[in-house]
Amino acid sequence: MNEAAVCAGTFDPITMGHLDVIERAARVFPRVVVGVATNPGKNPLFGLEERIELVKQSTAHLAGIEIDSFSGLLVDFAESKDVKVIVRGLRAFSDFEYEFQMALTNRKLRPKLETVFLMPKQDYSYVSSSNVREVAQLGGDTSLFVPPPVQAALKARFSAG
Ligand code: COD
Repeated sequence: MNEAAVCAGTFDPITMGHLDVIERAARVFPRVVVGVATNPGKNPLFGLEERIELVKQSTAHLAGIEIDSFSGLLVDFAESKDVKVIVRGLRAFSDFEYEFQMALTNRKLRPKLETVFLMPKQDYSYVSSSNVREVAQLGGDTSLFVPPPVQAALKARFSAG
């Protein structure tokens, strides 16, 4: 088993589902690099620095975690971090096609880079950043879906304006 893995995402914002996958990865790999994609095309609710800070605060209890941003190809980011495994979370069958295409594309680009899929705890398998943003925007309670620092950030964001 390689000693390091990358967990990449937009993390807009990080949810309990993301965190569950990062925690599982940290149990398998002594070094886990969390790559926060700049993804300007997705027009994120939280800016890059805020998303990084929320990932940092939400993973503070874990050992072996590094957090960095990236804007190019994931395979280049993995290579720059000397990582040979990409960890992805699989929520449901609906994730499969997108993940399958991404894993095979990445394999074509870098044949030695493996993608490993981890399934989250069932309680979090339906959670998505977009649902969380909508619940928060409409004044709902997000405490079941996101770590406490994210809950506070969402509250501040939607009560401010
Ligand atoms: N339970 C389990 N896993 C979850 C959950 C949940 N509730 N929610 C999300 N996840 C997983 C996702 O399946 C994914 O593995 C990860 O967490 C991140 O999710 P998101 O939604 O924050 O981020 P994505 O999937 O939009 O991020 C996509 C990337 C930024 C990684 C991707 O677009 C990318 O690699 N971009 C770089 C450009 C590139 O290399 N393109 C070529 C590849 S095709």
